Amino acid sequence: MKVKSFLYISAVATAVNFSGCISNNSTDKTETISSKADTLANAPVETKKPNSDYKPAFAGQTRIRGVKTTTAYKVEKIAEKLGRPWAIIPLPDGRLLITEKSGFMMILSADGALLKKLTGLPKVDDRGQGGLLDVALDPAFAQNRRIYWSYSEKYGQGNLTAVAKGEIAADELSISIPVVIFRATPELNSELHFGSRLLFDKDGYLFVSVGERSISEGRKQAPLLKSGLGKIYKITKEGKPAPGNPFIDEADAKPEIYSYGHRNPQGLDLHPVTGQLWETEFGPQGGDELNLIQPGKNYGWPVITYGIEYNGDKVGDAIQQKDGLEQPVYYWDPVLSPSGMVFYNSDSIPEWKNNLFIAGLSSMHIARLVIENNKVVGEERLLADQKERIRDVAQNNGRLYAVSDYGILYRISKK
Ligand SMILES: [Ca+2]
Repeated sequence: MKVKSFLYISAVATAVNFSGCISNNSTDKTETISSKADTLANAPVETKKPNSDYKPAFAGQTRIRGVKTTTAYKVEKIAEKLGRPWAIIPLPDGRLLITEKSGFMMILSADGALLKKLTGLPKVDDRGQGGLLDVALDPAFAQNRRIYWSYSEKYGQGNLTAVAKGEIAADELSISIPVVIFRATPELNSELHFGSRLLFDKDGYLFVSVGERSISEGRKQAPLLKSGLGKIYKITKEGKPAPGNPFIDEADAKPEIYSYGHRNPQGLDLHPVTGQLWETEFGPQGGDELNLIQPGKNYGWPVITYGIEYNGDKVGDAIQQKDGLEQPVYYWDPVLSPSGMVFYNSDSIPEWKNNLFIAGLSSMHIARLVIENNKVVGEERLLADQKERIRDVAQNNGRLYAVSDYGILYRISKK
């Protein structure tokens, strides 16, 4: 693998960014930066015509005003030809762990040098959107070297999303003793909408997001508590229901379910301050969503959505709001195609602290969202000049990392 390093200077603070409703002196400007997007009013970053004329449920639910990073930062392409990376997470020592869709993992240095290739994982079904998907470190990884990963697996008469765990061998060339701990049943025959993201909470329980497999048989199961499709789960490290799960004592409900009515959720992270679980999911055309996930809630798919079918038809009864079904905090029309996401929790670029960064596939950029009081108050596009399908984002030591479908690894850091 070749490792290249280019430098792109992408952002500088200029007075231009303060155009519009701000009249200030330099003191005010400092306050503006410290209060994040509050006074950085700009036109929305989205200028394309929406797919539908559906009205948002509340002001600011879509096409929020644009913001622009004023801290100077640099974008470096620190590796390429990484195959088809799907997920990237930092290891405790600062190295990077990357999954590759065809079924192996890589360890790279923080500077993008390929150090190790990890094999020995159970076979994946990497047709379509399937393959080796996300990876998460055991909360005690530094002691036990254990990891958890999700993948699409041929199973029974079809395929499904599975979660396995194993240990990184001492030589870091293989995964020892892989064990499947969870399967999102039933299996269907589909190459689409596997999810999935893995995320440990502060108590050591694992959130797992799973898509509804796209085909009509799966779509109609997204609202059903007896089905494993279109769900977010909360499980133990052994794959059992987490204590206190909302449907743990309910008959005819899968006890591992945490929330339901999801389409294809691929972004999960905990807010650094509130600790709440945030999620992004692929909607239909014009209906990608950002959700604040609460236990036991139904997030509406396929009954309510701001999108339409990709053939132009309406989805269901073409309704966007309904009692008992949760509204997204934010939605994108046209779509973002939100894959991985991460909250930035460093002081390195102060105005980014607690902002959400979302990898966009078809949109080919990273969406930076400024969130205050659980509402989106500003949006910016990063890496848009790269024209790369951004698959996942991670952060470590104040740096953002991103991988693209063409195998490029970016590092974004303070200049
Ligand atoms: Ca929804």
